[in-house]
Amino acid sequence: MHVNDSHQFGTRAIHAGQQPDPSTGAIMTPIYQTSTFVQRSPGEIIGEYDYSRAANPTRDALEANLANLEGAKHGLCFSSGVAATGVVLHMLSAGDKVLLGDDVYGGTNRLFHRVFAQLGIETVMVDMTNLDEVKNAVDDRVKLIWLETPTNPTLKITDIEAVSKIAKSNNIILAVDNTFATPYLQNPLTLGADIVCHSTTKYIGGHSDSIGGALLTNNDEIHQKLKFIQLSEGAVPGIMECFLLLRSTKTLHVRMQRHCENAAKVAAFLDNHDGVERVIYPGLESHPQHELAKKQMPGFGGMITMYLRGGIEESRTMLETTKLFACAESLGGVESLIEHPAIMTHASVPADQREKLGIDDNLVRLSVGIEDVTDLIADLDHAISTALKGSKASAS
Ligand code: P1T
Repeated sequence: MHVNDSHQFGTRAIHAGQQPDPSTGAIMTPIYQTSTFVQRSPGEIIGEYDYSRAANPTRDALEANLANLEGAKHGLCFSSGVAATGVVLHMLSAGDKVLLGDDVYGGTNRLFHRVFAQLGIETVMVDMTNLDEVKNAVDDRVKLIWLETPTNPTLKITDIEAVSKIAKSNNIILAVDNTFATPYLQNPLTLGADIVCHSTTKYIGGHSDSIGGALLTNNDEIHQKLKFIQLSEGAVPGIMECFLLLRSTKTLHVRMQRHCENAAKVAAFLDNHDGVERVIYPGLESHPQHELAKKQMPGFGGMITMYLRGGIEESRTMLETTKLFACAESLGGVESLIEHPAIMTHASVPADQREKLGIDDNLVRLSVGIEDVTDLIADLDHAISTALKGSKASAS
């Protein structure tokens, strides 16, 4: 199956990187569940492969598929999203500085501040929606800018093109964690980023059955460095995981369309709900960067963040009451999830940082799945009224 750049996303999602198996004609890429490859004579390999940490045909197909979807020349896959993030950080040296978006996944925050800080890499947190703040934070030691857009969990939107100009003019690598948007809604490389990172655990996998990460780039030199670190550190995905992800990307466009449709309806419902103080969704006109979101993304994704009219107890009851929204960390699966960032995904972020970002006790994050949206809305409605029944918040 030959795909080229003129093919649309859905066609590339299904075919890119994958050919019928030359030996059998199998249309699906085989699971080459092998650690090693026999050599004809020492050093004389039979095909392209010698050892699966270095490369494996199933992983190659996935890396090519994801690279194609992000409009990248090169793709590399890893055992998790944080493993992929760590590989980018390992390109730096002691004494280097990183500008990190102030609102990022808690595990990303922890990796920068508690692991790489010990290796002498300094992290400065910056509100990436404020371009003056970004410019003012740049100095000679800054070698990397790392941002998420939309951010986790407050869904702030950053102008990737504007930040990429600042990065380029200062010779700084710009890496964008595109996990929330997915390549279907945003291609940071075309907006000037140097590296795109994904937790493939989320929308790319889409079925909550694998942990993985990916890095995509158009820059040959960066790719060579990342590939060398991938080989040397070995945080590569299992072969079965690669197969599962190849299967998942075939439906990424269809799933994302439904995630976006459902989330827009759920956000509108919550926005009109008396029990909800505030809804953050990039598709709502009330979102502070709604215009930028419209310009940068053709759809607004499946994540919603809301402030319940109440406190920790009401939030806890809401999370205990939903039946379809499962109370769990993670996001991006076909099934809906609900979580409490302050207690769960962002518990490792220091309390003062959480407070500054508004990651409060009444902040609840929803990953809107692709179930029937009427059922999802009924589930939330029931949980919110149960949570607020008899609470001080509803009495006032
Ligand atoms: O879990 P892992 O595959 O290692 O991915 C880490 C990661 C990276 N980037 C973003 C934007 C993420 O949201 C995550 C993981 N996030 C969750 C588990 C969560 O519930 O937010």
